[in-house]
Amino acid sequence: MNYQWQKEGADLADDGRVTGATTPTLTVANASAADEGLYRCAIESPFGSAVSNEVALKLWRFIGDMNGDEEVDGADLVILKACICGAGVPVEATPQCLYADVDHDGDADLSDFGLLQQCLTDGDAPLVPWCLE
Ligand SMILES: [Ca+2]
Ligand SMILES: [Ca+2]
Repeated sequence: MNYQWQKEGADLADDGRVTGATTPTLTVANASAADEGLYRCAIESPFGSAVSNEVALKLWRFIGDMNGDEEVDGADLVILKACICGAGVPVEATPQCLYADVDHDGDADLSDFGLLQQCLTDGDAPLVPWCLE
């Protein structure tokens, strides 16, 4: 069988940090925000081919930290605003909006916006404990 891991639909190749791109197990060492996205595995055999479900790679970060700079501020609000599609619209449809679903109910809407506002890290203000994912 042939395996080919893909990120956002594009084939991955081993590059020292990414290993196992053509094996059943993909490893991403020292993952950074650039590695975030949707991954899947395409499998070919003499009997046919199949593609796995996509799985989202998300790194730990503050709730609402859309751009991964370890602060929750106006720049994150701008990104969230662009990602709000409304109730019932899955955020997986827009990979760069994976962090827009602050309340983890599957979509990005006004309730997420309200939660993000509570998690704003304004200067030296202490972070609300539940804002750590
Ligand atoms: Ca941020
Ligand atoms: Ca949500």
